[in-house]
Amino acid sequence: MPDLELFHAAPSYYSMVARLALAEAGVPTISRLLDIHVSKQQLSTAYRLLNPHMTVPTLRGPDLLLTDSSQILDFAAEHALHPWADADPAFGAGIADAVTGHYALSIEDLTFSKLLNTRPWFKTVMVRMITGINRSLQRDKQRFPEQATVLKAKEEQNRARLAMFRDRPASEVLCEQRAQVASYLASMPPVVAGSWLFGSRISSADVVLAVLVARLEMSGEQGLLSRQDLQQWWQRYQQRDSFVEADVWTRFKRREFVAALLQARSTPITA
Ligand SMILES: N[C@@H](CCC(=O)N[C@@H](CS)C(=O)NCC(=O)O)C(=O)O
Repeated sequence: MPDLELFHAAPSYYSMVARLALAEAGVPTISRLLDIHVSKQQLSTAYRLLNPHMTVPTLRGPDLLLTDSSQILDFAAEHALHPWADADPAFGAGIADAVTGHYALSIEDLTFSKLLNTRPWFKTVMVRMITGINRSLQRDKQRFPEQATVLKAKEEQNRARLAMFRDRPASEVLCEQRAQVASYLASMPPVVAGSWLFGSRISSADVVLAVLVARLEMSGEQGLLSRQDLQQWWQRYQQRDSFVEADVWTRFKRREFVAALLQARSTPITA
């Protein structure tokens, strides 16, 4: 396999999906850490040329550019050293449904509504930050008219974020998100003891569910995982080498967060 670079951020949910998928598949990558929180390297002109959505993760190879975690998940499933359950036609439709259902959830709404619900003062910080980003996107639109479409899309996404977090009570958003996650978890197939979601082999559905449950734990929402079979599945999943290798966060790691920001300063970003 030629050299693949993974542009990602340590605490980022969708970066964790990519990291776990690639670790499960046994696909090695060169880590390119980005700071998406303080210096916001995802908004830089160079990164924008690489990933017009201005998000992490991005996987780049000599003849490859994947700019969304779902594409990286598919890539991992196709290139897995030991075939995943995805390769079994008997499970294809069930796995696809579970993955689609996962991407229909809004992890950002869940994470931030929980944060704002427990720390209401964070709302002012967040509103100031998003408003500042939109000002800088508007300036960039003047400087780089050829990139106006992607810049405008990001601006609109930020306006939707403001409408969600500034204009709606966090408790209401959190309530909705809890209901959606609960219904998603209820839709998972029953897990036979000692197996994974779709039999004896790991699948794309296991990967996204593991990252989702890790985020529930990090947000103090692990109570949503009420099914015993899924709780046992989760205990076993955390023992997997790939889970450790992928550095999937189940709690906020302050020291690692700062270290990753410092490391990101020397990440070469070239389109
Ligand atoms: N659909 C995208 C979503 C990626 C995404 O939203 N990533 C977040 C981090 S978890 C991000 O880059 N946020 C920075 C921003 O929106 O400016 C994917 O699955 O890769």
